Amino acid sequence: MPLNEVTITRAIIDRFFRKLMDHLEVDVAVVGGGPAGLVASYFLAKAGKKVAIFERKLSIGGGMWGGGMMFNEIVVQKEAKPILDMFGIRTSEYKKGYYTADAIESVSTICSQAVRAGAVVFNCITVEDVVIREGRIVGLVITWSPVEMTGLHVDPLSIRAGNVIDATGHDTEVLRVIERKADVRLNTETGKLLGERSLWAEKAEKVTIDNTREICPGVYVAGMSANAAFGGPRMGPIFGGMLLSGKRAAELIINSK
Ligand code: 48F
Repeated sequence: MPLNEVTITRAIIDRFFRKLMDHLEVDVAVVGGGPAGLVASYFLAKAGKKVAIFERKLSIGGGMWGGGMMFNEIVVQKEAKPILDMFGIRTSEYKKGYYTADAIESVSTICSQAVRAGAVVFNCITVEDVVIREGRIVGLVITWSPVEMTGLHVDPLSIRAGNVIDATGHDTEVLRVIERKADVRLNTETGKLLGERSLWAEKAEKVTIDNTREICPGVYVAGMSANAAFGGPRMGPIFGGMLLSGKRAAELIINSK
């Protein structure tokens, strides 16, 4: 039978829109498909939550593909090795307590397992705003990234979510929009975003887990976004904290009700 181009087109449109329609109301909307967002999504989906990941870029993985300075190896400390083991990602001990893994194997494996667990990735979609009711964030405002990039004057669409995870990394984009537009106090010392501090791997990796919290009603922070929110330092190309933070965010949400 000859291939029909219109059938190919129909298949894509039909399947994609079904997927999108099915995720207009989710238990958890994860903003950012970097390591923290992907790990959180995996554990949430495994626990039976309906999870959508919105990722601005065409590719998921955030800052993990490039290891450190585009040298595509990542380092994790011993506390995080069990997560890589659980995903079946191969590691090798570099020095006592330091393990390395191939960055490409790490991202692709975690993403594959998050998707197979049931999380759905919507790539090329940027979260530009939130929906708030009675002081609680109950949804997200989304647009195609090319619309944002080209500055086209096109209104966005919105989705509803029981909880949102800001896993947008250094830029804490969800929190920034909340701070700018909403009368919602953040769960920080000042009620405002405290901002990221300069690099200190040891301290940063420790505080990342503590900083992984509900930061305002309906919104959790994970990964680098958690440190940036609470005034913690950056950690550089050690990824254990990102993985453990994603897991912690998922556990907090799973145990929240
Ligand atoms: O930056 P990113 O990898 O965040 P992470 O999971 O991990 C941080 C590490 O990569 C590294 C580090 C520690 O080792 O310091 O930087 O905390 O991934 C964040 C993802 O969020 C996407 C962005 O494209 C990236 O892939 N993102 C950011 N803002 C938005 C967004 C937005 N408004 N809408 C959708 N996606």
